[in-house]
Amino acid sequence: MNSDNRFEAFQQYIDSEEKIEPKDWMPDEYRLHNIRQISQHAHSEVIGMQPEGNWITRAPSLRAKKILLAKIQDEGGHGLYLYSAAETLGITRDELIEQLHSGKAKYSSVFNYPTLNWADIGAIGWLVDGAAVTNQLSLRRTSYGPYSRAMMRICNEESFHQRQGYEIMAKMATGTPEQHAMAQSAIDRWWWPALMMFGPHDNDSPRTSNGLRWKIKRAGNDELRQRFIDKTVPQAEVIGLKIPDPRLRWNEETQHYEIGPINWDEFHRVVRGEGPCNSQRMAHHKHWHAEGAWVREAAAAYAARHNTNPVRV
Ligand code: FAQ
Repeated sequence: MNSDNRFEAFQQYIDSEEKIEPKDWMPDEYRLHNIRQISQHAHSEVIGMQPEGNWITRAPSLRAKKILLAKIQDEGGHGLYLYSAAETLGITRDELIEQLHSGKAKYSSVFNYPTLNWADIGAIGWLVDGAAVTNQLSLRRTSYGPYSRAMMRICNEESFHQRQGYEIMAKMATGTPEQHAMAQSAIDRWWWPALMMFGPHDNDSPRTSNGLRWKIKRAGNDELRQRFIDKTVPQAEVIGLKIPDPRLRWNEETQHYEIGPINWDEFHRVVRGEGPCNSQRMAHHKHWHAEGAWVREAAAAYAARHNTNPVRV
């Protein structure tokens, strides 16, 4: 098969909804696009543990603490599935972490905002996991097999996270006036960053066209953002919280909510590393990665001695 035919056959295979598996031939651009997206997704899951980790020692009850611990552990597990999926594309875990530490690889902008009160833990579950799962439900149908299979497991857990976050918000929003104010403050601060998680508008999104052509992405950024808005606004109404957007309105004709403009300057600033917590998040990751070196060395030594695959740490 000449090279043109290989590209054509590859595209036809994708168009017929077949999954690409690690040992299949794939164009380099497809491989690199997947490494970039899957690894950024993995980094987001792992860095995303930090804002919530901030509240483990201050959870208001034993029940709340157990749920939070389990949720954060889930996020770490999601990172591990995703790193493993990225590794099947011929990149090592060390290289992936190096790309994160050097700033070459991104992670979701939303994790560069601080968690100031307990309601922020509710807002992360409800809005951040809610936005994440809206995207990830579509990614279950992504064309790269290992990524798609990781998404199936992750979505089940993220849906549960979304509900536990909503439960916290519902309790606080219908509690004392002080608790209601904390819940409103949390939605005021997390609403717009959650909308930014979906990425720039489609006409400003350089990766979307290849992402859709290769069925790595199954929907554009704007379509997914709209799905999230349409399901979340009524949920806010039910618990008596106000969406912090004076231009929000229901459009009877399109049967969708319309929102005011998103502050893309803020988005780009945060992605460039100038958000409120970027340097803290990276310093924390680098510090604990270095502290864990002995664990990785011990696992590799154990694997070498027992002639098994290295334990993933
Ligand atoms: N933050 O052309 P596009 C979670 C970058 S998981 C930072 O639209 P694409 C679980 C983008 O990478 C949340 N950077 O790119 C959890 C690209 O830069 P590059 C993470 C962003 O890939 C919950 C450039 O802008 N989910 O939350 C962002 O087609 C609670 C141009 O953008 C995923 O990663 C952003 N928000 O679409 C954990 C899902 N948006 O790479 C703990 C998988 C865009 O060229 C607690 N990823 N950029 O240098 C995706 O679906 C896509 O990669 C998008 C971006 C939709 C994020």
